[in-house]
Amino acid sequence: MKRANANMVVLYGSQTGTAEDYAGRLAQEARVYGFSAISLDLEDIDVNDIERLGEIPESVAVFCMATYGEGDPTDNAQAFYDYLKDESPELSALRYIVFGLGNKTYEHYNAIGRFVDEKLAEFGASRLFEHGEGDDDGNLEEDFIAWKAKMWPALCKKFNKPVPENVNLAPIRQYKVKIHETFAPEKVFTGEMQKLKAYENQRPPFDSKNPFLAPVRVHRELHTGGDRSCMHIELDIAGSGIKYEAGDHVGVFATNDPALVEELGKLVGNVDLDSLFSLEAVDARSSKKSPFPCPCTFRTALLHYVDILSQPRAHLLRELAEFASDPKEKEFLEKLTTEEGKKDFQDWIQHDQRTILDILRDLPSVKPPMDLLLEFLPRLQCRYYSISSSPKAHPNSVHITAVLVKYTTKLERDRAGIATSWLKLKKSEATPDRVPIFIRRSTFKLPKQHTAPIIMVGPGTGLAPFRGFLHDRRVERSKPTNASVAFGETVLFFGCRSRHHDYIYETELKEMVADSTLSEMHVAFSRDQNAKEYVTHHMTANKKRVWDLVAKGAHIYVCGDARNMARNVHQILLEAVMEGKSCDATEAANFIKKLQAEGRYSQDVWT
Ligand code: FAD
Ligand code: 2AM
Repeated sequence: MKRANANMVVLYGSQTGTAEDYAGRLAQEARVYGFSAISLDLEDIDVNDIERLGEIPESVAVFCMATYGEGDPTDNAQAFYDYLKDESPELSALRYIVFGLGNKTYEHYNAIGRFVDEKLAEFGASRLFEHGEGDDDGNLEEDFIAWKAKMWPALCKKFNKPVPENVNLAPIRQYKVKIHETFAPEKVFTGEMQKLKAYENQRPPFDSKNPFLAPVRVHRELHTGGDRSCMHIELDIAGSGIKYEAGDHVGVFATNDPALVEELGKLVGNVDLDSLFSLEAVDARSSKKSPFPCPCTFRTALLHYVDILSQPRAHLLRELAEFASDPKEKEFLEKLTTEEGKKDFQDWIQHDQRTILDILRDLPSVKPPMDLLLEFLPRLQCRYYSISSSPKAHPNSVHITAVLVKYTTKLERDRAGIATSWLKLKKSEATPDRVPIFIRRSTFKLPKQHTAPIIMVGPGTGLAPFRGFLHDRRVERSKPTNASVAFGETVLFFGCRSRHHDYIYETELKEMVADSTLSEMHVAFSRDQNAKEYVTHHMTANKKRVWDLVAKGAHIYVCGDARNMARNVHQILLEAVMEGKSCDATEAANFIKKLQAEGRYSQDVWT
């Protein structure tokens, strides 16, 4: 900051690039309000330097913090999170503001923004403006705009600066494009996450920046009927040095559909997808020099680095309007980003699930430069899968159980999930296809004591980690050293639509019951009869049993749909505790909180 002559730093914890984009925008807007700001990736700083921010007169640190998964920090904010969690820094010289990005679908809404805001205050730092929160299940962009519209004037007042009037805060480009006529081929990225040629020269250790290309050894269909598909995929990790435990997640880097990439190139018009280019930060002081590995071709960037099927955010629409040659289309796009166009935005973008492809198809006069799209589209994320194997049974492979995402949008357009449709095409032939993967540790783990009972609730692909748990328990039970151990009851609640179509791993589960690895299995078929039958119904019918096991020290695990199932299961647990303990809802809720804190009630859920 001293070198850059900056008095404001905007630090971001970002996973898909949204918090990063917001941080960049705040840093740019700062100039308008009389501050000199730089934006920095939290991963690129020495967290201890935060204690020294007071050395810069009239300085302020703004934190744009995304919450990821189950109230977790983003990967790039992990060290900062640990610093606040485990250390007790003296931060009385720090002045700060926090904006959190979250999603209300999840229980731990905006947990990280709140955590950072509270911890900084606890360590003596001065909060200059109340922390803001954006909800990605609603309209994140709007929340952000509304918050910063109040934040900037308040901040100016704090520093006795004049508050500028009628400012135009339209986002400004943070990267500029450079087209390369030629470039040494060995210096061109072809889809690597960070290190050039990392896929040609595979070197451990493997992680999210350096994924392992795992050969596909088994690829089979688990559904036995119906029109959906669920894949069982076994990925070979022999010789990679990769270690995992049952309950961990595997991250998969997929590629966008080449036909859609080709179409996007045509829709933009006049672009050679094989041109070589780089996106370079306009502000040379910014820690991020390019949004993704460059130089590469437009095709590589579209295939590997950006999500071309996400719903564009309002600020991209505003940019697109600049490139509409038809005044009506321009006006329409501009309106979508205004207050009075809110309803149109909800209908036309959110309800109709329009992607950038749909927008360019439906507004043919809009011809944005490709580099603009590449800057504004979110970064293509790895997809996580709950590993469905145990290393005790399969030390050399990681198993995935994934349902193919395929649906028709409100516009009657067929759409396929990026990762699952890509995985669907993988082959396990003599020269097998390879999948870039890494392991992410989770806290979803079997109890250390084999004697502890376990209750597993996992409808659909929520069964995945429990297959790993069962394989694990089966191996442990067969060990001579465990011959005298009385293994705790192992109870599974599984649910699917139909006994005949999607009862995945049926044979294996029945074998687990036959050899007593599973002591009880309750299966709910939701669509085999008129009335829906869910795992929750089976749990309700077995409330007393559930309570007895909990009272005996059982660990409860819930995996699968975060939206309804996990919440409904939680409610039934609450009832089971109320009835079992003869207590009121508050006491039962506290009891369940205690179970969570002790690691005896864990969720592995996704939307
Ligand atoms: P995407 O391209 O990401 O598309 C999915 C999006 O499409 C949805 O978010 C939704 O917006 C939209 N969509 C999907 N269906 C419809 C519909 N019917 N109507 C309208 N819109 C729709 N998945 C598994 O199958 N097995 C697992 O074991 C598993 N484990 C997971 C563990 C964790 C920790 C997490 C976070 C997720 C897990 N998932 C699992 C989900 C997985 O990561 C992917 O999200 C999923 O496979 C879809 O990825 P995709 O790229 O194919 O779809
Ligand atoms: P449905 O699709 O017929 O409604 C796996 O997705 C299984 O979970 C399906 O049988 C699905 O039923 C069921 N399911 C849907 N919502 C649920 C909920 N709230 N609780 C438990 N199971 C649910």
